[in-house]
Amino acid sequence: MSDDDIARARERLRSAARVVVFTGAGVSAESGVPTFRGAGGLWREFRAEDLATPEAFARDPRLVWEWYGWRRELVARCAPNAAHDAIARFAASRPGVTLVTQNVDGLHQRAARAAGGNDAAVLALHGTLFGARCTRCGQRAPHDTPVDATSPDTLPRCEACGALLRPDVVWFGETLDPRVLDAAFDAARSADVCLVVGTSALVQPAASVATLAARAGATLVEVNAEETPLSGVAAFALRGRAGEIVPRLLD
Ligand code: BV8
Ligand code: ZN
Repeated sequence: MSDDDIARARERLRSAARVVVFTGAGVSAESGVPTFRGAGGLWREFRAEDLATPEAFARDPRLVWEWYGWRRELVARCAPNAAHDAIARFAASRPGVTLVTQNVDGLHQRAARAAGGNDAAVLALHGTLFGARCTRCGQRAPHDTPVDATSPDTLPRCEACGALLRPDVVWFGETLDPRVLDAAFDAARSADVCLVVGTSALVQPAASVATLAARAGATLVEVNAEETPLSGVAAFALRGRAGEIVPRLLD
């Protein structure tokens, strides 16, 4: 990755009318949030894919809530990093920028608020750690209070119908909110440039945001510490840490 690559990618991003920024866990790594496939991707002996499923919740809701409680407390101690902030400033500084994230940590939304941007405009494909919805009536509500997961009887309950609440995230095997997914795909299809930051691009349908954009003729700019399935289709595959490279691309 040369300075010239950065300069040319930067020019592409600045001259583009419509930009989609698509992020994964790698954009939050420098904030201290464990990624899924990185070293921190394990909680105790469990893989994320084992706990982030409706089957795991049905089997042991206490264990799954304990995991989400642990992630909430961890994320609550983290702050947006230079990559989140540069993306937020870029989105707040001009029209035509759509931010699509797989992350449920809320750090993009916090950076958007700090940059005077619109945090509600962040398309969070997989939901949020800081929300819950009822397993019976489906009522959704912000939920960021500490979770008492000591026993099934202490788990959070729905104010409306008393049924068990679950984290307001999309689990493996569950479909995404079609309004959010369609908005992301529409932005991808009409993008001039798609900036992909910190994703292994292995989880579907999220990863299709980048391939749809490329197929529609967008220039793909990838920032990742490692090679990914997208590196081969990227016009600029910038290898390194998001916190260092993204501000150089967008500020
Ligand atoms: C669905 C919320 C209908 C919960 C998450 C087609 C083919 C194969 C499989 C499927 C398919 N279609 C559907 C599936 C099944 C499945 C799937 O994709 N499985 C994968 C594992 C193969 N998809 C689903 O189940 C989806 N639902 O499709 O419903 C259906 C159902 C069944 C069958 C057919 C259709 C729902 C998926 C959503 C699951 N929920 N999260 C929670 O968080 O608890 S997914 C979760 O994992 C994240 O949100 C994210 O999407 C993914 C992790 O990926 P990344 O974010 O990219 O993180 P990762 O650790 O992998 O990579 C980090 C990257 O950053 C690395 O590349 C690293 O190099 C880089 N990096 C690290 N540090 C830095 C850095 N880069 C730059 N700077 C740094 N400092
Ligand atoms: Zn309810």
